[in-house]
Amino acid sequence: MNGLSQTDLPVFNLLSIGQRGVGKTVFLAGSYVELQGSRSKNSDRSLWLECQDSQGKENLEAVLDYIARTGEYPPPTMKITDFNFSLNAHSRQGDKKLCAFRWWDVPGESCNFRDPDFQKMVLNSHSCCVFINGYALVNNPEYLDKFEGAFKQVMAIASLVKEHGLDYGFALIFTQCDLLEPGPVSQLQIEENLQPLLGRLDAVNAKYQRFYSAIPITAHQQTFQLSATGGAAALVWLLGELNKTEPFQERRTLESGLKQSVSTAAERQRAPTAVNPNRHRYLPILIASSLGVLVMSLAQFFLPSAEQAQTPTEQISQYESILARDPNNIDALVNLAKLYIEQQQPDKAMPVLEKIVQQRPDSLEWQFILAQLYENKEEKQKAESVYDRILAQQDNNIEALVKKAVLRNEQGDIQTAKTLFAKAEKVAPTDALRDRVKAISQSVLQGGN
Ligand SMILES: Nc1nc2c(ncn2[C@@H]2O[C@H](COP(=O)(O)OP(=O)(O)OP(=O)(O)O)[C@@H](O)[C@H]2O)c(=O)[nH]1
Ligand SMILES: [Mg+2]
Repeated sequence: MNGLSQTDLPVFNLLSIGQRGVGKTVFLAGSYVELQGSRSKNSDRSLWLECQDSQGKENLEAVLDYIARTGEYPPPTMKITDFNFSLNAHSRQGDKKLCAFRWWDVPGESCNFRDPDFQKMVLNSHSCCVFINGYALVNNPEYLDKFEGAFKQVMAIASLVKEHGLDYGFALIFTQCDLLEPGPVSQLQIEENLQPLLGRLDAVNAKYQRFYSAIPITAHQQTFQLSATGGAAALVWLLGELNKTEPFQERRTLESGLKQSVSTAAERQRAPTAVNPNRHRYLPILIASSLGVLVMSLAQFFLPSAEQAQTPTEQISQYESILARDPNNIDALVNLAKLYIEQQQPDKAMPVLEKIVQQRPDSLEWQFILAQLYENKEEKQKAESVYDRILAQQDNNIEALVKKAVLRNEQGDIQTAKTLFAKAEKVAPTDALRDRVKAISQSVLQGGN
């Protein structure tokens, strides 16, 4: 990559979606501190954030100062606050700015499509952080119901992204993970509890990754500080994905992407060769790509559809009868698997997932879900062979390396477990992730001793 002056920097807008008290503000402050920490570790390559505007800098310092003085987390956010950061890198060749990004710290209740400011943020966004309370997900059986409203927003965006073929990433950030038992079991519990939602994201081919954020406050010589791990990797991933294109092309926001998509479709309709008899019917819809219409298309996901009006049992029998006629219908298989998982019927979900994996061998997410179901059923060998398959496709897949290592360790094959953990550490793209793998490896290997 060429050195860039400040004015050349691509600027990305990151949306955040999360309810009151989930940990959005703490995440922002924690990620800043976490990356700052990796910089001071004197490694050959480190990343850090720099606040670009004085107001944002003041606001961030006020939060960190409050924590240092009181030893308490900051108070709830009262109004939307803007932050402009640059992501900077240090390497042997020197320091450089990689990109800039805008972050809106939003009060929980403003994360709502009816809020005009939030609508603008959604449409101007390039990617999104979705905040999920990891502690509550494991310990509160009602949490998923409470989270459903926020998740519908995610699905609305993800469905539009799919429909219009846009490139838009979702970082799923599990907050407050330091309150969970350390070790892989909590992580697996999070994944298990989230499976119904992941299935829905997979069904629209959403691009997403999971991140486990732990930001406790620790005392340090009469003052207090955030000891953050795991969260900053979410920012690094989203920005890395956005920054991939070289030379830097202008990345589309959700709004410009949708507009481009509808106007291209309109162009196609207008083309003299187009012989679609319905073109006059659709044209006005296609060219009405104003903000209002786009917001309406987001809002339509909140209206109950015919499908939502059906009970899960009715939906299941509907998809079963489709499959009786057309056993390989992938949409029916995906929807049926999701419903079985949501209805806590893993035995029925398993054969459906096996068919999905056969048909979609490239979808790692489905393979992970299947492997997890095998593990839950104590079918460890089958689970391991799924991880082997994933590793044959992607030999650096950290999640598969770690999960296989845990299984090998359970079988007493400690040497292979160690080798797999070592490889996972080696390929971890950030210090935070490496530390996380290390922590898992230590707890698993010690547990085995
Ligand atoms: N132990 C622990 N607690 C956390 C963490 N993140 C957030 N919390 C707790 O969650 C509370 C809310 O965090 P905030 O970051 O203020 O939540 P928010 O999403 O910004 O909430 P609003 O601004 O009210 O919408 C904090 O006061 C902490 O008690 C974490 O990583 N670890
Ligand atoms: Mg806040």
